[in-house]
Amino acid sequence: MTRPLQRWPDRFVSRYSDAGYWTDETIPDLIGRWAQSAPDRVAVRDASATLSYGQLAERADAFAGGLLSRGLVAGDRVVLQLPNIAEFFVAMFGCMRADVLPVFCLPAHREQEVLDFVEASGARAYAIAERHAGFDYRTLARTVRARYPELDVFVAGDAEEFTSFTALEAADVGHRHRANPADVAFLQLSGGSTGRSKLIPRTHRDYLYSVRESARICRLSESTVYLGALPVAHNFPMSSPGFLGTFYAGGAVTLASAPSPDVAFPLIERDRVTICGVVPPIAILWARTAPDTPHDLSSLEVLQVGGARFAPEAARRVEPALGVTLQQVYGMAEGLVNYTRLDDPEPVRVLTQGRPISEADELRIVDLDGREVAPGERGQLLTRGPYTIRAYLADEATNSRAFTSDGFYRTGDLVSRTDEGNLVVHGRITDAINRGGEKVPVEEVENHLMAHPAVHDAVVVPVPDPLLGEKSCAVVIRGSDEVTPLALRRWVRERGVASFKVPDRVAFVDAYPETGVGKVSRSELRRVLREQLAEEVRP
Ligand code: J2J
Repeated sequence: MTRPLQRWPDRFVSRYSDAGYWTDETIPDLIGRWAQSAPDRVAVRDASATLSYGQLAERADAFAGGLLSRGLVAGDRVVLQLPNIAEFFVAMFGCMRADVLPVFCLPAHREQEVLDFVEASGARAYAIAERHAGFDYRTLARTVRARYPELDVFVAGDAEEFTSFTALEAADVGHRHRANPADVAFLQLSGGSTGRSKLIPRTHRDYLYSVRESARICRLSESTVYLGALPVAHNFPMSSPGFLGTFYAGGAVTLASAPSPDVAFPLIERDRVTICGVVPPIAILWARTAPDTPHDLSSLEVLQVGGARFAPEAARRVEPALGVTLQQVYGMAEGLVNYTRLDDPEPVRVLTQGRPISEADELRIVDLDGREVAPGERGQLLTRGPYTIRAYLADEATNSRAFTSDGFYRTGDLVSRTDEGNLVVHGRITDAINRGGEKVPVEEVENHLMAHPAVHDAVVVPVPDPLLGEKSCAVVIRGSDEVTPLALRRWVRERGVASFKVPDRVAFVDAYPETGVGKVSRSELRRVLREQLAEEVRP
């Protein structure tokens, strides 16, 4: 498989380059620059280690040289599945210093997803931590390697039969490859699909534009201390402005192994954290816990909340409870990111999801026929711009569904725009469930359920939840055999998928309601069941 591509039509390439949006920088230059000018400045702290910019760049270079010593070449892919530890950055920048493309996988993913990413990306290697949150990733690596015996496995920590990061870095061949800023730098995971995750090829220059502008909008500086509380492989803590924005500004990143107050609050106090990005359920938990915490949170200036709809009632509580400025962030790994600005009036910060990063972001809000709706009305958001992809790493049929013929990405989100130009997200037009920021691809879960011998049919729909916004419910028609909800949930888990995909509830029915359009449209069926369940379980 050749190197994944991402292409904008020529006239857009000139437009974005001439406007100065796209530069000649590559992503690892972010740390390279500070490693030159301020090598001793702290770049990252995790539970056990602190790395300066100089140390991080040095280890990344050694990692790059180690990859080359294993026969990897520029353009190869490596699936990275690392939790929030300093080695995440060593591996990520290390890959990029060898012009090898990381494929970002979440720590929650299991063999189904990892096998899928290895297959779809044509990866040559897989990098993991020995364990995290009670799970041994070497066991997972054995399963993956049973299918792909040629796959090289690198382990941060005790490698057992695999290659440790230490050994890899020691095998440094002493040279690297500088990437072309126009080339794809990595593959990010899509949160927006109903089926299996699609891979998103992002280039150095398009991604860096969004990172630089995000850092400016969020007023990052050398005194920024960013807390990586969500898994940093996710696009939000990576780039909005996330750890990359912090490295761009020359600040420091503190990594938390979990976003819960008991882990995050002591770190905020220890490192005098100034900014952090979380999903709505975590923001709610923080706001509830902060008034009674013994920890000093006074350094925290900005709490960013994004990834899922943040109810205004909850949003209103954040600033008084935490003594911060709330910033709402509505973004997507495909590109477009919207922020409320730090100096927006309170109603904008509480009631809206902000406006785009760039004057070159083109937004259209359209009805079902693709026509623009009247100002203030709801419709699907389509977007095109200097950091929004034009294609997935996918077949043409998938891409022609996801993009219009003139290159707009169909977000699947139902939004409206206020008079001042801020977006409000109302929901989705697709069936994917947003479980507090974790996106559940319903089709994939339905397929796992239907693989059970006692299941005749299964439809997975969201049910309202006061904390997560939405949870998942599987509405199942049994065949002739008996099966319990617990057994079905266990079945899905044992198929080897991320635990956030396991249905929160299972309900048995004898038949599905008539949808009026016959049995053909599963999407219509999901809509009817969703409405029925929402009636039953009002939060
Ligand atoms: C409602 N829905 C939202 C919000 C994302 C920054 C922030 C988030 C993501 C992200 C990201 C929402 N209110 N504030 O990549 O850089 C839903 C939408 C969107 C989908 C994208 C970033 N913020 N969403 O969440 O690729 O449905 O990116 O299309 O994981 O999350 O999911 P994902």
